[in-house]
Amino acid sequence: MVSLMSDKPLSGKTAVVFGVANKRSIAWAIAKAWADAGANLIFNYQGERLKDNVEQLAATFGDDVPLYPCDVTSDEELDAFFKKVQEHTDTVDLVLHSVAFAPKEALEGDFLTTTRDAFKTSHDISAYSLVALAQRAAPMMTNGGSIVAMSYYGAAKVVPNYNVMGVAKASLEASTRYLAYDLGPKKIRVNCISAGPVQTLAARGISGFGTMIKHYEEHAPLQRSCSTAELGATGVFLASEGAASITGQVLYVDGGYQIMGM
Ligand code: NAD
Ligand code: IMJ
Repeated sequence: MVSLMSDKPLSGKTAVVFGVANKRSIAWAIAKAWADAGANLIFNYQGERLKDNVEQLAATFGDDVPLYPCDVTSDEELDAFFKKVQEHTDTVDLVLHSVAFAPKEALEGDFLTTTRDAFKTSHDISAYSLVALAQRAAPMMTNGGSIVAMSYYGAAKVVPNYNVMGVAKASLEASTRYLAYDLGPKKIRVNCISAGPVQTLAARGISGFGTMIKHYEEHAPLQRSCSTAELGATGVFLASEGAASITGQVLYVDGGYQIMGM
């Protein structure tokens, strides 16, 4: 019998974590929670600019936590990253996708003015990259496993200024369902966490972020958005046996905001 409750529900598991930029990153919160639950981690970093940050953070788990560069727009870098992963382990159990980007100009003003280029870039980095990761991780997930991606309510409803990112998140959520169907027979589950607004690099500089947090305090059933620690705990749940029959889902971790009609 596999126990559903344990101090270290992820002990012996190997996790690949994409999307740590700094200590505020949602990926860092989920990485910490996975490590606390007993998982061994392997990190990407987007480019030399972020290497030091990720190196320092990863070092909190020990001297030899692997990290390798990978920009998700490059098939060559993705292949090289997973080749490095294979030098550390034969099997991967968990994958975190916590990556998104759209050109700044596309995240203000009218969605109507979205350029072909901004549409392509945002979908490539924020949605296709999940497919690209799954292609390379799945052959190593020989004991089954769990793939978790981060989404936002702007995928389902119009959130002013989220614009093309909302369309890319809709693609990410649909990709999650199709991947869940393809990978189900291999006992690989694929889910999204749809987080309420949290103050990270990707949220900084958005005009009206404070107003948005206040909006959640006024309208969400729990009268707030979510903390990164709570996202970490949900990440552990989705990675664990407790979620063994959950796949293709979008789990809202947003103080209940998403259930409201007014
Ligand atoms: P963050 O800026 O810390 O993380 C975004 C990450 O994307 C960074 O680590 C960055 O390096 C990475 N990235 C961007 N382009 C890349 C590329 N070409 N190749 C590889 N990596 C690339 O911000 P965050 O808020 O932690 O965002 C993480 C995820 O959470 C994103 O998918 C975001 O859409 C989602 N999310 C954020 C919020 C929020 O309010 N902050 C809410 C819901 C969902
Ligand atoms: C981002 C833009 C507009 C509205 C927004 C957000 N709302 C929220 C976010 C309402 C919650 C944060 N979020 C959920 C994201 O997914 C952010 C993605 C993002 C952020 C930036 C900022 C810097 C940049 N490009 C970006 N690309 C994606 O140049």
